[in-house]
Amino acid sequence: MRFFLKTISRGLFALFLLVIMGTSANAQWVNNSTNGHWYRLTEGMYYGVHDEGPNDLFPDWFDAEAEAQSYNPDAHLVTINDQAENDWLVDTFGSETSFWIGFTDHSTYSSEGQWVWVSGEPVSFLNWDAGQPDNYLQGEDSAHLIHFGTPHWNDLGNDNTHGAGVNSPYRGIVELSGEMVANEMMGLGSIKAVFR
Ligand SMILES: [Ca+2]
Ligand SMILES: [Ca+2]
Ligand SMILES: [Ca+2]
Repeated sequence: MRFFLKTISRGLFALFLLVIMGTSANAQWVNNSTNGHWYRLTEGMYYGVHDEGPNDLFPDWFDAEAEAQSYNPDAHLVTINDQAENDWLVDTFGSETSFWIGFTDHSTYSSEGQWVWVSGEPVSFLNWDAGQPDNYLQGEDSAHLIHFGTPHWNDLGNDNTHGAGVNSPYRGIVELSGEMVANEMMGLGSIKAVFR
C-alpha cells in the first residue's frame, strides 16, 4: 500500500511538473489554429527604428527583429497576411497597447514608401489607419499594430529626437511559420520548425 501511494504521488508530481512547464510554455508561444503558426511577444521593449550612430542608445525595431530571429532562423516579427490574422492577433494579444510588426520601408530592407515584410513574404493585405503611413517628419520606417486604440497600423519614428520617436517602447509580435515539436513547446530545448 505504501509503495502504491508512493508511486501515485510520484506520478502526480510528474503530472504537476508537466502542467507547470506546459503552462509557462503556453504563456510564451500561442498557436493559431487557422494557419498552424506560432506566435509570442518579445521579452524586450523596443522603440521605433532609430538612426544608427552615437545617439542610437535605445533598443529599437531592429533589435526586436533580432530577438525574433534568436528564437529560430525562421521566426520574424509578424507578417500579417490577411484580416483574419489581424483579428486573431488583436483577440490574442489585446488592444490595450501597441506591438511592433514586421512591416518596414527602411533602407535596410527597401526604400521610402515601398513597404515590405521582413519575412520576405509578399504584401497581400494592408490595414493602415486613416492618413497612414505618413512618414511623419520624414522619419517613420517601422509599423505597429494598434493605433490610438484601433486595430490598424501606423508607421513610427526613426529617431528619438522628434515627437514620433519618444513613444513608449513596445513589445514585438513574433511569428514562427511552422510547427514546434513537443519538447520545444515546453521550453526544454531549442526551437525547430517542422514545415508542412
Ligand atoms: Ca502571418
Ligand atoms: Ca518611411
Ligand atoms: Ca505615422
